[in-house]
Amino acid sequence: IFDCLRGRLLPQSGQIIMSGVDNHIDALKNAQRMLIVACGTSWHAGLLAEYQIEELCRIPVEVEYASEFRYRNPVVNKGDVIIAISQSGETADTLVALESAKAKGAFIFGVVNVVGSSIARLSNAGAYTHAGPEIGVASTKAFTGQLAVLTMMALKIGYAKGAITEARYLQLMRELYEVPEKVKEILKDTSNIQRIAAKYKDATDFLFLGRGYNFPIALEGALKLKEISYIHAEGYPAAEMKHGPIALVDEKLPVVFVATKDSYYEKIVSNVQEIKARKGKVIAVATANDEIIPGMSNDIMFVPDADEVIAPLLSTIPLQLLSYYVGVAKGLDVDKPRNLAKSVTV
Ligand code: F1P
Repeated sequence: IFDCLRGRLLPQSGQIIMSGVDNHIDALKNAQRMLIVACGTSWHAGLLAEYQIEELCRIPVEVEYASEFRYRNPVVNKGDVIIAISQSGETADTLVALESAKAKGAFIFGVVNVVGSSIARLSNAGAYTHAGPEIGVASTKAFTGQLAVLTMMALKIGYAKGAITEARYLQLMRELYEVPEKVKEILKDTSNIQRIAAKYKDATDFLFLGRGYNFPIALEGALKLKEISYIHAEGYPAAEMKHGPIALVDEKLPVVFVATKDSYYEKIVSNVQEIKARKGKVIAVATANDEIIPGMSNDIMFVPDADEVIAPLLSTIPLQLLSYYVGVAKGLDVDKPRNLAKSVTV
């Protein structure tokens, strides 16, 4: 397993981290449905997991904000698998939501950073990310650690269920293990991202757009910018733009596209055209060998080529760095953003 932001392998092997999955593989692969419950950044990791699990395991998944789930009267059936995602393992909304679901007979699987935390203890089984607690308040390495664990889970469950072939399973696992090296590539030179941050640091609004696996990454990019640089940002599925947000686009609006080469590529190219036609400033995260998106963008951040299931682990890194450099350029304390608590326990 690895700490993407630092591009290094952590000592724990994937095998140890996945022992919770291996030991409960029958409960997981036979689930009639899965509910993913989380808050904030962890919720975005859950949204990506929904896309991956439905694609690779063919199990229906719903993703819920714990802060809503705990107060409404959701249908929870005995045998439902609830995947609880939390960096701190202490978030009150998530904890309370899980307590009531567990009382209704759900099987709770925790994906948690902090060992021995309340959510880890409440879970029937789980997988620690082993990325350790965040040093700052905003979740960064916790997010990439969660994505790594959830991707591995989806692969293991899908393979055990026979929903993916052995060849596809091995290909994606191999790509997952190549991520640290690819992150190192991104980190070799961050001066370009720093330059882009300096150029747009005084913008009052940002729009982040992505499709498919990159949609949750767009949401997370927007949240990170809000959290650590206090710039209003919205994340949207690029295909939803025409249903409203397009009204916001003018020559002052930076629009960040998460536009790596995947099965949505041609569609996202036309979304970029729509923004350009309205004079929006296009900043794109694109695949290193892309020859179309760079020519259409005002500014570009490259990531190495990867399968679309794995690519989000890479495309999130430039966005985390962009928020970081905008925050630093504005003279803000990026480790302790105003009004935010490391774990929200009330
Ligand atoms: C959830 C969360 C974080 C966010 C902030 C407040 O925490 O929303 O994603 O960065 O720290 O809490 P957790 O349940 O993942 O610990």
